[in-house]
Amino acid sequence: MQVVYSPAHLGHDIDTETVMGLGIPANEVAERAEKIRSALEADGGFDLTGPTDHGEDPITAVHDPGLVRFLEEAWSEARSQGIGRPFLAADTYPNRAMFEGMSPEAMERLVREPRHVGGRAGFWGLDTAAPLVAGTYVAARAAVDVALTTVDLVLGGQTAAYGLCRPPGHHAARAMYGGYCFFNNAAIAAHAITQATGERVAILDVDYHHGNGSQQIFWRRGDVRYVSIHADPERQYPFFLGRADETGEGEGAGENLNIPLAAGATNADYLEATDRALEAIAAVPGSVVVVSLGFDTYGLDPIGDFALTTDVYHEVGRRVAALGRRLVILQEGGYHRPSLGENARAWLRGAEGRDFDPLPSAGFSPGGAVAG
Ligand code: SP5
Ligand code: ZN
Repeated sequence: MQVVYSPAHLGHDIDTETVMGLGIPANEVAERAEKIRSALEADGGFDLTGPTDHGEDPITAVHDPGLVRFLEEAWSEARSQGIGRPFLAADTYPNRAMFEGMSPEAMERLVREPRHVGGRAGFWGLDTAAPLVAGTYVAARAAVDVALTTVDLVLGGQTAAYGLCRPPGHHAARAMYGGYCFFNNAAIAAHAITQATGERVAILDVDYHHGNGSQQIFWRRGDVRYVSIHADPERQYPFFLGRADETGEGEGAGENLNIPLAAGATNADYLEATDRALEAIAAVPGSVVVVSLGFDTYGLDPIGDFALTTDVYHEVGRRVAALGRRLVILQEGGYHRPSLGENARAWLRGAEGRDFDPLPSAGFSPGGAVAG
């Protein structure tokens, strides 16, 4: 399988994130993508290639140009405004209750981007856990190019291709970044596929978290079906979206399927949810599926609470490929660094119909038998 990778992600060099007001060692670090890259290289069955520049148009086809400008300027603005922090996070968010009772006209006038970069970060951001540094914008642009180059490979005739996107994307909405995500790589890819093919596209999101950004972007669209298996937002980020009763509106009514799972979800639970998700995708026409692939569903993930083992990734990859559709597979989350490479190898080999044996050189033995 062809793998698209760019070293530009290394510039998004994060060591701290803020969680509930406290600085903690960052989860979404450069080592993640390097672990996956080196495992796929060691496998020998994957061809790595660099992305090509696709410009800004495919991004603004999905995102607010104001978000693009903010992300481009944020770091230099932080510096020129005398903010000497190692990373930028918001000072204040425009909580909806701040404007309670105001008319839509008053809102239109008053709720706007301020000049201070801590306010700008609050205007465009969802949470404090997506630190922005000097190389973030270039890395986020490269991750989009990785996704779009993966699309090119698949539309060019490959049955499946994998984009090693970093930073990830599925929490980024049309006019919002957050959750370690800046541009929504999968949404940009899905939209580009609809434009290039005129077909309907499905997004299968198997990251542990609900992809609130992807859901928001396609909420009213009938041409992109979003199907996600994730931790119930009752107990997990992004908390305010991801429930089963969110099904889309307008042209998009019935095109959004959320499958929230309880803590401790097992391989068997997960495979059952996978079959439900795949049924919803098989029910609509289209020849391409975009997969938002996360490994934070793994049993040892530091921010997840599912109990999956490496074997189930091989089986999920196999079942997704059995849809018989072409696959644009894009990396989202997954934070247990020792297992990331093996989990990615297992999933992608499953998707290619190849068997999976742990690599002794991986220095990590996942173990565990597949259930269900
Ligand atoms: C792409 C992706 O997977 N984004 C996830 C964003 C999650 N942000 C919230 C992180 C909360 C971490 N909580 C740490 C608890 C440790 N026990
Ligand atoms: Zn996640």
